[in-house]
Amino acid sequence: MSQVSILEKHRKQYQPKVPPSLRQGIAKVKVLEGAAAEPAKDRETIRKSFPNTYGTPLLSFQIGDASGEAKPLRIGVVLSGGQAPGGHNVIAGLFDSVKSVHAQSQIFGFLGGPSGLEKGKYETITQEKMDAYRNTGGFDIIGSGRTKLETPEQFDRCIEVIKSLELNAVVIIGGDDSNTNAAILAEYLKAKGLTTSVIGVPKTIDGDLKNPHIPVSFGFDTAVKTYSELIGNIARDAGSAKKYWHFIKLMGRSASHIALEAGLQTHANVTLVSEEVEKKNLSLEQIVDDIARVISARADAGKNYGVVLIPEGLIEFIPSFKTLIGSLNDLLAKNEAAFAKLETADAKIAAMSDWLEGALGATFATLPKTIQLQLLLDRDPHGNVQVSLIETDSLLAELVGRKLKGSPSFKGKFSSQRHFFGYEGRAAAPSNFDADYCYSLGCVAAVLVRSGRTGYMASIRNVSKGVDQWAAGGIPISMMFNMEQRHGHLKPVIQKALVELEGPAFKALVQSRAKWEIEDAFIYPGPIQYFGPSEVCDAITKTLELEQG
Ligand code: FBP
Repeated sequence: MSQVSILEKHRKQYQPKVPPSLRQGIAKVKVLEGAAAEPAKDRETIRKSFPNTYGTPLLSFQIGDASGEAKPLRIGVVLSGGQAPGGHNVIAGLFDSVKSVHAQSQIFGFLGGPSGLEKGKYETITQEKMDAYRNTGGFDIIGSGRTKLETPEQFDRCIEVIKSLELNAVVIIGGDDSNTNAAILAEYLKAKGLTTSVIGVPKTIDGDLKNPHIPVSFGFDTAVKTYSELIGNIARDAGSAKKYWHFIKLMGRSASHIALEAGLQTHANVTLVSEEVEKKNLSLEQIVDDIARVISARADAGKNYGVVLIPEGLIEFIPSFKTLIGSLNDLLAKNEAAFAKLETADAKIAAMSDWLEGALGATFATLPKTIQLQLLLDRDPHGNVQVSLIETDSLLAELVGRKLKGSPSFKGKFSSQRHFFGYEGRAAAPSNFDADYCYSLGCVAAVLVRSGRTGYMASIRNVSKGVDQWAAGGIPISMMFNMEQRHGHLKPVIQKALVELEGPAFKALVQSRAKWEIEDAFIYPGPIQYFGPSEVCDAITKTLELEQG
């Protein structure tokens, strides 16, 4: 990395803030054991699946003497899944902590995600390399990937690598699925008599890995602030030119936390929330009608412009589409060979239209051809539709346009622009919040490794308050499990945290949305600030403020 921007040069000097218990280095962290932690439900089934790692205690930290000798630690680290701002700082926190315990400690970065661990592809993180990536966005220090580590054969290959590198621990930085698999790997290693720890770190811009012990996953803060800046800019543009409706799709595979937060930050005219759509059993037509209603009302007030926010996962939450997508998944799996032989788009659509039965075929037929094709694209490694590839923004803009055209009462003008914000925010330079939170999570992971824990997730609570009140500790991953159907089997998994319709963040939207629909009440958040007053630089998200404040 020879050249860096001026901002990056200055940003590298930023020293992340850490909670009080970590301020004297990890050799001065005393680990306190709390009550044995168990999941909220399905306890017996989960206990049986995790006989060696079930029921371990909740851990909290305080300043004191760490037990154990100061020997070198050898830790492998994996960045798993989609990028999230701050991943480099997790590695930096881990790196600095283990080096402070013993200069001979080493961090091995597995390349390209979990497959690097399985195939033994790694790079030793040197001081020079680490320094080049401090407080930067992206996962490019070692790369990321979406390989799922879940079968005994894969775990056995990991064991070979773990043994050859004599690892004390593997730290897996990932979302709900990656952390689920981290816990399974921890159990597997223990069952095989290995003392190697497996520690998870909560990552995902989607914000859906959260619970009472994990207030937020890292990356959400920076990503959503980046999108909110862009949405604010678009709202200003819309209000200046007064001629476009902007349909903006926002990342978040399932949960609508990003769209909701961006709506709260910018006061967009319409913010769709997938969880509400599902709860109210809304059809695509009803969603279109509702957007058209807002556009008409604004047109009556002389405003032929506005902003609509659409969560990326919306389509899977519309009940009729959920069923359609489920059938498409089954049919694509069942007819894999036949489907692969079809060469043209028309042939693929025709074949699927034949295979789909009754009402499902009719729903499929109502969709524009581009969307039909997007629904037939390859699934991700978890068997999910890649919602980032489905242009819901275009779908809604087109259907709303058709609706308004056919409406005699609509007297305004409708012209739309479509956007998708996702990749723009996933590798952004971490905000102060994410820089501090991630570095601290890396230190927490180091403490958990040093104290010989396995199957734990690094946790920091009280993050809606100043860093002086942050509380660090470790949470047994198995306590976050519940049993879910996955690919026809009941499996223990970490439950995704969807937007709670009774929660304060959604209620705040409901309370104001009628006003934001009609009035120009836009807020323009502007870019993330890294230097300046703490009120600006250390601001937290509305969601965190409302949920935890
Ligand atoms: P993670 O859950 O792995 O953090 O990734 C989330 C995400 O950014 C989603 O918001 C999005 O749907 C998906 O990744 C896109 O995946 P890809 O990086 O494979 O295009």
